[in-house]
Amino acid sequence: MSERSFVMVKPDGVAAGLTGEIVGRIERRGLGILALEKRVMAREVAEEHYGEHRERPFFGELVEFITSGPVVMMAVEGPEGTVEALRTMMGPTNPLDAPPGTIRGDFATDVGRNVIHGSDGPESAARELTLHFGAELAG
Ligand code: D4T
Repeated sequence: MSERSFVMVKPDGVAAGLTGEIVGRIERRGLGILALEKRVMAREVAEEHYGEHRERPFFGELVEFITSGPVVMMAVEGPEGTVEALRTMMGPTNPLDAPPGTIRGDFATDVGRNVIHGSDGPESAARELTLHFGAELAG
């Protein structure tokens, strides 16, 4: 059984020159990168991506931030459990809680500028892969 996730280097990570580091960690872990694209996310796509946060006070800022510059989006594939393994590699949402060795623990301090996104489960992975890459890549 294989599993796919949607992973994205956020605008702060791209601006800080962390794309290679993050792609390298994913590759060295032995996961497959099925697709990779750098682009600025359209506002409507960002609002859809973060739809579950629409009512939260930080929604406006979140959409502003994620559309503020190019992101690097990836479709990542590996064995069953890959979605969760990528979340573990990223560390908790608040980088101050993230242990050293995780991407956020090594490269971030601010919850609103936390360098990377990864789907939080196989269902959101399918939704996000479809939204950003099309249904073929959702697996
Ligand atoms: P993403 O979706 O960006 O990978 O983050 P997480 O899956 O780790 O966390 P999330 O969905 O709870 O939050 C989405 C996004 O909102 C930002 N955020 C979050 C924020 O700016 N302020 C906050 O208080 C929270 C909770 C960070 C990630």
